[in-house]
Amino acid sequence: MGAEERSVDPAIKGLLKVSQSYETVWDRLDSQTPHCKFGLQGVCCRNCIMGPCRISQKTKFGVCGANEDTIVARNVVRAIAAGVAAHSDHARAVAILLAEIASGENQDYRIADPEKLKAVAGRLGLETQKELLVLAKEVAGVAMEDFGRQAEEALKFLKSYVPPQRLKRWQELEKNLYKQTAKKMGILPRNIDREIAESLHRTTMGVDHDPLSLLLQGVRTSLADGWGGSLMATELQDIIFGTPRVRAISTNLGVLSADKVNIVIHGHEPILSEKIVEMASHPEMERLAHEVGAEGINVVGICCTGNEILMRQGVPVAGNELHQEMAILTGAVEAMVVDVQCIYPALGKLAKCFHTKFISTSDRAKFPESLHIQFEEKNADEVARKIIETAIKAFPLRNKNQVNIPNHTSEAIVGFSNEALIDLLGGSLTPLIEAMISGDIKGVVGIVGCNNPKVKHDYHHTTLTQELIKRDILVIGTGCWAIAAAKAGLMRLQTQEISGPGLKKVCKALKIPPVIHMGSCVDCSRMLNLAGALAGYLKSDISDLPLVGSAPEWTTEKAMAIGTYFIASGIPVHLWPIPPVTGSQTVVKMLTEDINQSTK
Ligand code: SF4
Ligand code: MSK
Repeated sequence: MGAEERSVDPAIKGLLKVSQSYETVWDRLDSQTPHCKFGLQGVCCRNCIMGPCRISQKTKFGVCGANEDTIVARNVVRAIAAGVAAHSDHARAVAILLAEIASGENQDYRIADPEKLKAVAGRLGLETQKELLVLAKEVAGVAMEDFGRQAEEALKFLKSYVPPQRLKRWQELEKNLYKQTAKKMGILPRNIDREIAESLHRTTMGVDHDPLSLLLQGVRTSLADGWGGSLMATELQDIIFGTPRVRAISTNLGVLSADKVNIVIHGHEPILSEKIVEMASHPEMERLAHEVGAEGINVVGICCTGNEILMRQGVPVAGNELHQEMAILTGAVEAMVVDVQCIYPALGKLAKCFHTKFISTSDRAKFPESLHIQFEEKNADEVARKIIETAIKAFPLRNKNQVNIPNHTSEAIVGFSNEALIDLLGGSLTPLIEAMISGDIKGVVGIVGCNNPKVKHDYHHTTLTQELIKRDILVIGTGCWAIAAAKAGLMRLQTQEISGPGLKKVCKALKIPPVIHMGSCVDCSRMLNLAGALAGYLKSDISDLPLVGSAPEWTTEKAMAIGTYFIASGIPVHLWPIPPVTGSQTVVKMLTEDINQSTK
């Protein structure tokens, strides 16, 4: 596969052409192709040591007797549970940090948005006329209880945020399923950790073998993410780091500097990236950078931690998932600093070909050939300083002959939290609803998810987006899609000109692009919340609204969880590549018809 077939991004195509001697994700994909068809269809099982087993025309049952329906459904549930675990562990870290701030145990962070704290507390039904730190402690307490409560009741966050019609729909569904099947099958998540644990329990050898029962547990677990962990992460991060406001940023590899110390932050949790951004602007750090001959320090992001600091601090973003190796290939990165999720282990080996320090920081994520600098929230300032000093020391080792920064950047308008959006709309959702009722906006599509080298990089993200806005469909989204759209220039006001006439009229009046950046992967909860607010305004259910979700280049198990909670919340979802479910027609039907139908 040549550079032209690998990506639509001119920065990537150019770099790949001159960096052919370095192995990248596309080369490794080539060497893995063709992929195992049992894996692609989801019909392999290695959940016990009598196996691994795989189902084919010849062998219709695993050693234990499990058929393709059980095996495919189990694999789906395990993937969802893993995705939910990632988002929710992220949320847990933020909840713990909020509790530490509230108790005074952590002095390195503070509450940046007291208004958001009061709004979240009010939503959770707490009395808000209290001293801020007392309120913060109570909010953190509610969040932590949602990880540990043993009662059968649904998550407090879910009950406080989901529109009443949707909650009722799920409660009725639970009752009807019990009536119809005489089997107890729950949908409402009770405790985030419990749903993940129960999913793993049910999918071990010899437990749950009924594909419907399994998939409903997958739905329940995904809801513990969408209306639980992810939502909690977004809300609590807004409290600690500030609710995003609309701003302009630069994107793509051209944001790297030829003259400054380049620090690329990659991963997901703003707890680390916010601190690096803050510390990098400290005069002492600037002074040290000048001492080694640099003109300063340039912090940029990649993937979702990039989205977090872009939304709140206006930090430029160097790219999405498939840019992580490309950034190192520019030869201009002093440090690639990572925390958790979506970080290729290949980075360690690649960084060794350059002067780049590949710095891992999380106790949950260690890498071959990385330099590990342990991040401690309670000592965040000091650790951030150490990381930046390490990057500064690498600057004199930069080999100017190896430097090749693509001359490509794009501007984008970002920072659309729901609060910012409602402000732009003049304080209420009325103008958006009126535009939808009049037909100026025919619907809203939320696009999310990753890059996948099996798909031409950013091609589906950008093509789908353009085709939708041409048809008067407002596009909102998060994650690596949002970075793709920003790089392609689709988040500029000029994009109004390629929109359909109705959408163009609305966006011109509001002075917004027709393609809206709502944040990182956990911020898919902002879209759910927006859908909930629209439904609440109209006193209807989310499923009554013209909303669709898509993850057209998805990679991670997290995207599987997101897709499932969108469907369960009443929003139809498109996924590409096809998930590994085609080995069971029963599971395909349940996912594409039955669950869709019953959650409508
Ligand atoms: Fe094979 Fe059953 Fe064991 Fe899976 S659980 S590996 S199908 S014997
Ligand atoms: S970073 S989960 S590759 S969107 Fe959230 Fe991108 Fe997907 Fe990671």
